Amino acid sequence: MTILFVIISCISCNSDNSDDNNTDDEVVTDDDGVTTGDYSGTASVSQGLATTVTENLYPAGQRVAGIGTITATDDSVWIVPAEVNYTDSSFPFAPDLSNPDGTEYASAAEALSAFDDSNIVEIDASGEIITGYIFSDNYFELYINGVPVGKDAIPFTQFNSHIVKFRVSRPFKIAMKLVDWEENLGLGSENNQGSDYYAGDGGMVAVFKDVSENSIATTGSEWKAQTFYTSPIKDLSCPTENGTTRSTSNCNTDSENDGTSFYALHWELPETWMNEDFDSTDWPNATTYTNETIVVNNKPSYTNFTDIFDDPENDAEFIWSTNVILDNQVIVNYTVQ
Ligand SMILES: [Ca+2]
Ligand SMILES: [Ca+2]
Ligand SMILES: [Ca+2]
Ligand SMILES: [Ca+2]
Repeated sequence: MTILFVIISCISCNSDNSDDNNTDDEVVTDDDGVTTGDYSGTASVSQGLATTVTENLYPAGQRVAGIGTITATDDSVWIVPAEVNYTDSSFPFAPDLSNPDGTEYASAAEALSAFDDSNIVEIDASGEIITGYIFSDNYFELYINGVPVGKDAIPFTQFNSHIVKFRVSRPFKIAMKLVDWEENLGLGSENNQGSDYYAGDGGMVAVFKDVSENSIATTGSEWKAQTFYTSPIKDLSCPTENGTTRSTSNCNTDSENDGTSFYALHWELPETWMNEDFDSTDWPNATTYTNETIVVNNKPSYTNFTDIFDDPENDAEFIWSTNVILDNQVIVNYTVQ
């Protein structure tokens, strides 16, 4: 693997007739033969396919939603695409807004009037009831003040959306784990657009309303967002970090015929990321994406609810970290005053 990598590197060097007369960084090779010398960031780096530990969390799904583990060059072990509570029965499933395998409401109003109040999650007994509407590509887990409020019914595809209700006192913190799922575990890719190693994208939009149906929070750049798993990385010299911003804007996202040797970057989640008192003030603000970028116009679980998600008075924007293609596990949060 290492020899092959060096040969490929040299071929590209020789074919480059520029005046790039560099003396090349020292090549650092660890015990697994992964070359990490070009990488200067804070992540743990893995290379190649993860070991599948769960074949498929959701066999009824269109795509296989597996879970894997992979060992990084520093010997740390990571769960990909993310450690989730999908099989934990103490973490409630969010009720359906539109689920092709469950209930598909024709409108938000219909879903709201059909809502079973036994599904209201109580955070504060004396609080007010808040309703949330969520569409996520592909998977979310929602906490309010550290209390699990709802997880996504379909980890990968088809696309679906949810409605949640909870009782809470203001101020309160919305915190979500978001996962852009992958078929090639550890490689951040799926079979799509004619490629076996297509890097799919993420994106999440949410609206929270009070009992009078006034919006009290919509996703936007005032939210915080941080990535914890980024893949595929083809060239370890492309990621950059500036403070807490983990950027891969210099990295190539094109599909390849063979993505098996690509890298992934892993960062440890703070243990208390979901809690009300978790301090994310130094995190980057969320990056917003248009409906066109996320491509939702062909997804009824979104388009049937544009009165909620695209309310001209209070438009909710898709959010993610800085790279909606390469960042695959993202934590977002927002405090409602
Ligand atoms: Ca989903
Ligand atoms: Ca996706
Ligand atoms: Ca919108
Ligand atoms: Ca992705």
